[in-house]
Amino acid sequence: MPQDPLSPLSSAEIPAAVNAAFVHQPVWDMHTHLYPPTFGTPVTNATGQMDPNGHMLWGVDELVTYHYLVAEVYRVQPASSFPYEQFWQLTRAQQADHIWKYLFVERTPISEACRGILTTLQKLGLDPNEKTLAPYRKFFSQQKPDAYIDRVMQIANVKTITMTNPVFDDNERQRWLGAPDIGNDPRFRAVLRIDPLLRDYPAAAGKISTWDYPAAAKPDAESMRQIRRFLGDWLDRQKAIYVAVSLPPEFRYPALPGDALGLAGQAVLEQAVLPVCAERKLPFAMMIGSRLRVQPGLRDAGDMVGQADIASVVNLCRDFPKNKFLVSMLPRENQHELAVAARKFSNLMIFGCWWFLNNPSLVDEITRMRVELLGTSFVPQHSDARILDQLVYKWDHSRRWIADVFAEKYQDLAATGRHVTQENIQRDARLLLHDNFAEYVTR
Ligand code: HDL
Ligand code: ZN
Repeated sequence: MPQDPLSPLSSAEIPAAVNAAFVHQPVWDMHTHLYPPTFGTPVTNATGQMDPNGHMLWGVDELVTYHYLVAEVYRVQPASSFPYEQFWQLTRAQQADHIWKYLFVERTPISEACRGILTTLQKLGLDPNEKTLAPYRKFFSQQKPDAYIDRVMQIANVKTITMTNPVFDDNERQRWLGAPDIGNDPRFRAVLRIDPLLRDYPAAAGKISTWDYPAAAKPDAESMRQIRRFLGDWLDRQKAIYVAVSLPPEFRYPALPGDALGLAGQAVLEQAVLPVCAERKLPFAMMIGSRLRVQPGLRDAGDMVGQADIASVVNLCRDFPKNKFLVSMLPRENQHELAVAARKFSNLMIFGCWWFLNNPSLVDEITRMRVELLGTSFVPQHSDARILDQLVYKWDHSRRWIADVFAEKYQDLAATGRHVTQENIQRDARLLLHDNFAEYVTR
């Protein structure tokens, strides 16, 4: 490898240079469900401070009972022999033991969600071959949450963790109201998540009306003023960097009666949410295509994917040119059209290989498509982590998959005679894993 970062790399030298650049580039993880210790933790640990309703999830029992694995264990231990409610009545540790037995001992843990846990254990210096969780539990019980966050972020090379902060979740809202500086941990940034406000506006209007923001079920001008005030107060309280919503496959804009938003939800989007985001230069993030609770017995594990509508994204980007949109879509089949839409609108930043797409075969396919259509002007990945330790595997795996695509693309570029240097590659890795998002939320 040439010592001079500005000297041209040979085709054979490119893969190692790309891998080094992507491994060493600190990430701004722009969508997670992670929290700092100020939000409490239900996990037994060396500080002895436990909050059963705490939001900071970490450690092997939380890792193994991540909802992806709950869905997978029910593939091998069907509800007919082990009813869902029986599983949910188990303690977290008992649930984890059940999953470890059936997915990691009696079967080969070869799925991405299973393999991810083994990558995390391995990178924490633990033996991934244990037959029970006891040795792992001992390790995690010796950790102190605050220091452990630093350790995980260092191993995963994550510089900033972006939270998801659902204001209509009573537990979350009360924590913010009870501790104004709860979100001041410099490692974390907040996001105002508002799903009910758009997806079930009449119920949301009833709730915010009890929070001193009187809003009518059929939103009139005064209601819209109150909703804008509600959004502004919470954006200030959280110091949020964007506003987010998850939308079902049926989401359409313009809405039709009976659509996902309905005419009231659409009016709130047009007259409150987007104007507040535009005046504060905050992106509005839409994660589109999740159909909730198709299998209610699985609870968080019971959600599904469904074909969504890109034309609705195009209509919003076109009709609201002063707004910045962040969009991730869940269906594999939507990815090409979404990438083409991003070619048409500079106020559309597409991001991540979300949820059921966060697997090697699909990250490869989607990243390849995006580089070919968008160059380096997109955000290739977010972790969507719910359990802190997942950062270790989600970023280890994603960096490798993304680097493999870019290595091939740089080799194709070099074949034209264009010089490809370490400096080029490091600059691009910085854009893709950090600066594209950082600049989009601040510009
Ligand atoms: O709505 C979302 O933000 C999704 O990411 C859900 O949280 C989903 O359950 C999830 O965890 N996906 O990975
Ligand atoms: Zn998420």
